[in-house]
Amino acid sequence: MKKPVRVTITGAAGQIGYQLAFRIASGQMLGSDQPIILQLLEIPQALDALKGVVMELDDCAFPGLAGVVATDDVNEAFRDSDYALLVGARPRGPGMERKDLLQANAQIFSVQGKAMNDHASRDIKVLVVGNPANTNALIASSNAPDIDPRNFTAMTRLDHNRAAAQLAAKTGSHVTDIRQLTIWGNHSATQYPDVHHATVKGKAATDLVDQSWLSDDFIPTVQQRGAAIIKARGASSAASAASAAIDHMHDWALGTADGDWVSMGIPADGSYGIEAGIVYSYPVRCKNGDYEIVQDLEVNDFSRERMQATEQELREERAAIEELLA
Ligand code: NAX
Repeated sequence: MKKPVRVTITGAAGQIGYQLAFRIASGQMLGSDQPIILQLLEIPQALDALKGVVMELDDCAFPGLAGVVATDDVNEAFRDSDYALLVGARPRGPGMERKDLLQANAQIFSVQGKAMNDHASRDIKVLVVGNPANTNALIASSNAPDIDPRNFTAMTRLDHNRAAAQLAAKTGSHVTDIRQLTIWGNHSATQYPDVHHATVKGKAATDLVDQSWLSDDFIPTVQQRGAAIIKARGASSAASAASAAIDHMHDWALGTADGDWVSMGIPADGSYGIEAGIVYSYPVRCKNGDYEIVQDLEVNDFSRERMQATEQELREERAAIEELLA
């Protein structure tokens, strides 16, 4: 039997956390042969609800669940943690400006970054789901100077999966027929879902769909999918977000499929002209617990313009919280 790994979930009593805890404990993230100790963080007001989550985890009798810590102490939640899914975040309240929202979250993520720096494994893999996810990841990383910034990532996998579902529906195929889609940039409405390198059953996607569908239907549908779910469900995406978070961590830890890649928000390094200083979503391949940006993809003017627009938004988000970067 493998040694258990510690997985921290913040916001564990929230709607995404409620999905994540059970799927991770059942082995869907790291494999059923990997025992898990869950370390669940909540704010004090949600500790009763969290107690209920722990009771249900007990009642599942998962063979791979080696322990559960439920706490409102950030240091305890990150102690020796190997994986962290940072889901808990401050939602936008009435009358709150974008800058207020960025700053409120920056406070949360700087505290959590420091706690990881002081208490977590040096190899911790961090996924930020709580919005604004890319900039929250930047803040957490900048407050954890002893942990490699490459270990701090933001979730654009839900956007990636949404794009695959849309392209599959349009081309009458299944999501498993789709390869090499990319989400560039921010997890926001400026993100750029790109099919220029994608294939459907081995054929170039751009030969199967026309430009007007891409510009007027596909791109806005993927960009606005979160809002469409809220309108339909009366609540934001939760099961699909948790599913994407599991996919992100699974592929990062265990590798991407041959002949394919995934999208992850990672520290920009100058690739594709996106200079360092922001967390930007790129196409990546994962192997042996590490990832590499897919290089040398051709970028046409249509794509370049959109990649730069989403970069610009991330630079503006950074400017709004600059003073909180350590
Ligand atoms: P909920 O409001 O259901 O749950 C959030 C939970 O976090 C609450 O239980 C709250 O008590 C807890 N929390 C708040 N501050 C905390 C702190 N400082 N420490 C620990 N826990 C804290 O929201 P939910 O629907 O689960 O969404 C969570 C976050 O995911 C939101 O920021 C949301 O915008 C974001 N999303 C990100 C997505 C992505 O693709 N990156 C997609 C889905 C989702 O919208």
